[in-house]
Amino acid sequence: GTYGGDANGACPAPSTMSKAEEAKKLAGRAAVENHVRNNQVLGIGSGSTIVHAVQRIAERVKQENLNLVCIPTSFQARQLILQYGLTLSDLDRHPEIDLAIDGADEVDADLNLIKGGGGCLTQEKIVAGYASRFIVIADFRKDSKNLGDQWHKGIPIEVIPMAYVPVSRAVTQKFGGVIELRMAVNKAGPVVTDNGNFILDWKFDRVHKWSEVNTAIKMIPGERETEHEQAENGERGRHRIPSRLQALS
Ligand code: ABF
Repeated sequence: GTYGGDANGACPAPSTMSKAEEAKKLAGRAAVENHVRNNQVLGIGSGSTIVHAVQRIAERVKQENLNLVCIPTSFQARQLILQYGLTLSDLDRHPEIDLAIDGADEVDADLNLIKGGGGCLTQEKIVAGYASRFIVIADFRKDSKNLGDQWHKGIPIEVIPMAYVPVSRAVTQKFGGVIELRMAVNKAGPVVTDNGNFILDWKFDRVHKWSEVNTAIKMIPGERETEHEQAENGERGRHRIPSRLQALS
């Protein structure tokens, strides 16, 4: 996704906001409204939807004098936390997170997620993994029956650079489909993640048992992380929002 938002101008006025942006805003704010409480350690996800959640967190911190600590999942999230004057911390000081909030690229009927379209997958998965609760904010555009219906760019897999060719081969030999090394916009070279790794986008050509795929991919030497995950004990569409917009959180 495209990452945006700024601390000063906030987001565009509702009248000029696109439907997508409006949906992200409603979903992001609803997640914060319903799940953030005083004295929590929060994991802050990446992407453009999380910007709206962070804005709402910052408002609530001021209005309600909340005492919150924020652990970023990317350089972008770190910058957001700083821009909005929130308390920045890390897993060294706060290895236990109460609530991680993050976006997603797609959510299927079983709450399997494609994440990492924006390239921040490994830290997102680590932070979510050490959180007692994980809230995914996804607007109606991300809602699908089968993974791949909405997000057509494949499942992102972060790899150690020296291993990108054998990892690509291992994934396609086992599960089919096509893999592309994600390139920088100017095509001058590969996208390099916050962790100095590359990203493979795996375009799969059939429906899989995603938990099996996830486990198998994680066993491939050189693979760092893939952001297919399954939200556990998730409830979808809990917060019904007017004007046909729905937050899955
Ligand atoms: C992240 O946010 C990623 O894992 C996912 O790729 C992205 C969604 O971005 P957006 O909110 O811009 O759609 O957490």
